Amino acid sequence: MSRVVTVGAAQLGPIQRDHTRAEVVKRLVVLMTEAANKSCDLVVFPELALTTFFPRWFEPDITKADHFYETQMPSKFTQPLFDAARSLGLAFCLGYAELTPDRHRYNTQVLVGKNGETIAKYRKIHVPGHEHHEPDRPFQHAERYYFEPSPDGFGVWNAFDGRIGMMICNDRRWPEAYRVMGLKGVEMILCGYNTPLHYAPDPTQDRLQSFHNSLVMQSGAYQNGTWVIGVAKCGLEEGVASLGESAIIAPSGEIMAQAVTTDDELVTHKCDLDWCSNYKKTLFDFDRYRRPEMYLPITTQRGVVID
Ligand code: ING
Repeated sequence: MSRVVTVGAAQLGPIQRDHTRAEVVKRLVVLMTEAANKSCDLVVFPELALTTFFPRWFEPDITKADHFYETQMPSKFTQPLFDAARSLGLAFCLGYAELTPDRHRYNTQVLVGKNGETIAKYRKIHVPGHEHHEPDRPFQHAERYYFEPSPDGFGVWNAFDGRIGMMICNDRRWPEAYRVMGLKGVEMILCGYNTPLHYAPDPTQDRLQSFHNSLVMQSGAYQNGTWVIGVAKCGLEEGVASLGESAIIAPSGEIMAQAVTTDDELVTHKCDLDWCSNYKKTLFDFDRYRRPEMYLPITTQRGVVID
């Protein structure tokens, strides 16, 4: 009996600054209902799925940005998502900004089971962008001001009769992210993202955003024999155009389903977790073929060393 997880990649169109949490949660519940009607087991929402992508503005008094963060999960605003999970028998993965009781700020993703109970929480490890206001940019990408890097590391959890991992946005560009989870036996990686089409440090990359997005997730899937579910918040959000193309990617590296709009759009696919072993037991049999003694610079160095 193969282990099939029917996944809904629940892409979100723009969330504008004045959209309330209640309005956003209503959109999320609509997507969950659509997913349940399509017999999904799991719905994956984007990064920072409850608010506009607020790191595009630099607020010198960071406490004035506190309202973009969740201090509880669930709260009265997000409880409807947990209720919907239970009533629809549908698990979900949600990205949000986390403000802890001791005032640490993380870019966080939570995995909630079909019973509405939290299975796991992941905090973004690779935090891109900049720490200080850069007024010359057409818009800020000040994630390193608003979020601390995770102190927790990558995790892989037992769920849906398989091994489920999580990463967030910029994490998907780093092969180490996939490989650490691959070494923990991951069979499906859930990844939300917000990716502006314009990359101020090097605008020559703008025309390649779609290619780079698919490249990194397809490579990571294939090289680790895992499904990758990439889900965008996209469209024109507060004047900034962001990439859509949410996708469900197989362990072969093939894109099995992909969004075609830059709005709220559910993309579904029946993901057979047993497909992973086709790669994990052959080409990417890590225990047979890897040479970690040759990879030491990967864990002992941060940047380039010319020796
Ligand atoms: N966003 C981006 C990402 O890695 C970025 C950072 C923006 C990269 C624009 C390239 C171009 O997709 C987040 N939120 O990490």
